[in-house]
Amino acid sequence: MPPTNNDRSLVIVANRLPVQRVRRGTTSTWQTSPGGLVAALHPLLRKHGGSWVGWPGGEGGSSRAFRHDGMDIKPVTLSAGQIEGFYEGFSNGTLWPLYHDVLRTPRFRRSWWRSYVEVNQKFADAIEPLVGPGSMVWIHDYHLQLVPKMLRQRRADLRIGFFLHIPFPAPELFARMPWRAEVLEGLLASDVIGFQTRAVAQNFLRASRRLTRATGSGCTLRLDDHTIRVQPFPIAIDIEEFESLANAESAGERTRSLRAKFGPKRKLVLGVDRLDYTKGIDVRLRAIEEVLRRGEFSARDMCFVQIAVPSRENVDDYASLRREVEQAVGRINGEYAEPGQVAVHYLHRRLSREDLVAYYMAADVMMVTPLRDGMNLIAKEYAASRIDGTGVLLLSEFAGAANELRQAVLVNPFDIDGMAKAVQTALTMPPAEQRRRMRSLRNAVHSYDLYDWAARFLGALRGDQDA
Ligand code: ADQ
Repeated sequence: MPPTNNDRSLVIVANRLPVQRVRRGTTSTWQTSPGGLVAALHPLLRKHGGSWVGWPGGEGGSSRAFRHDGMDIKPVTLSAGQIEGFYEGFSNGTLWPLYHDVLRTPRFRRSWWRSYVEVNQKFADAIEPLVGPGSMVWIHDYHLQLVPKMLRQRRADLRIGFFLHIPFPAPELFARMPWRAEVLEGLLASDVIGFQTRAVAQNFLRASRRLTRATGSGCTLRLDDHTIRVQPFPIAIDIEEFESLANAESAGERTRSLRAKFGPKRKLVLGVDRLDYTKGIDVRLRAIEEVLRRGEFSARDMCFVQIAVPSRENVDDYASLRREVEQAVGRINGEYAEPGQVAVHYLHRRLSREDLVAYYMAADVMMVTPLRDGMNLIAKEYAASRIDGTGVLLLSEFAGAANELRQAVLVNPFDIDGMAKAVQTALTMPPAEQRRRMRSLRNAVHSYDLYDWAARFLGALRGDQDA
């Protein structure tokens, strides 16, 4: 049956597929990937019957569609040259630093751009045969900004939505990009474009009016005969998942065991991030070093634990960040560790969800101090896991989450003295104030969850005015 207006079929498009290959001996099987986005969209695909289009990771492989766990999966495979040009190059060497306020110098290489156009076309070609008349296509993130236009040129009937998970820079920075008009026009073929915050949506509206023929005021743009709704849709977490992990009996045991290992009388300060230069791990370490240098707290009183997931290790800026972080950890411990009491613990690995929640529950202070971040889910996950109502969140003003989590201790991550002072404030914060602030943080994360977020975006894409 052709889909009706209220029951349009749905295609999700993201750089990565929601499944990964797991090898066991000589055979391999697909497994649904852990992670928020997949968890939120999977039930929708199961309910509406739809597909997910994405790269399975690695080089080559089969692009034959298959069914897994109630979803139709369509792999878009990449050659070694495309991984280098499209993924490591244009996506992570050009767009990522440009969109994060030029924290590293973006490289504008023409060969990377050509590869980006080629792979976006490959995605559009893969999507088209999957979509029925009037279907909804929801495209995610900065890797695929040209896909809306490529699809629209062939299929005027589709409802196309795009959500950007990362920031969009001020037009003055975005204007540096040689292919700025192509990228904006690629996006402007969508019906709905969603951003993490109002400020970032404003950047996009200003850039579009300045650098393309688009006109309009408020959150509606017009380009030729097409109307585009541009709006903030701040992403949320699966609150129930975190609360039930935190309430599990085993979580209490894991937390007690962590506290015992790190020293039950010491204050535990925690950082959890992908090892990415936008997350400010190096600056955070310098702030901890400054706290120890001031002498009010020593390694006998506190320890800092940094958990960092390996990330994009083939991109130069990431390899050098890893070296910098490892050197800083060594330097601080060399200077400030006490016999049997390390000042900084550094774990370069991914944790299970259960262990992650146990760390959140064990941490007296959580440092979420990115130099720039679209949202930052760790901040919300920490608040969700603090079922005892205590704990202090130190949060960067430059994370999207700072718009919602106003009762965190807000810090400027470029100000090392200011951050050191904030750590000291957090370490000595009276329990009554901790509880007052944490209550407000927990109310904020309870106000809507990841499923509400997806429903709101899809409501807007369907054309509901109040979404
Ligand atoms: P990221 O920058 O990858 O994504 P972030 O918001 O920091 O995302 O979330 C990372 C996720 O990875 C969290 O759910 C966290 O639990 C998990 N994680 C991190 N370290 C981990 C570890 N060591 N072990 C296990 N799990 C770990 C982009 C944007 C963000 C935006 C998200 C969602 O850059 O700004 O919030 O998308 O839109």
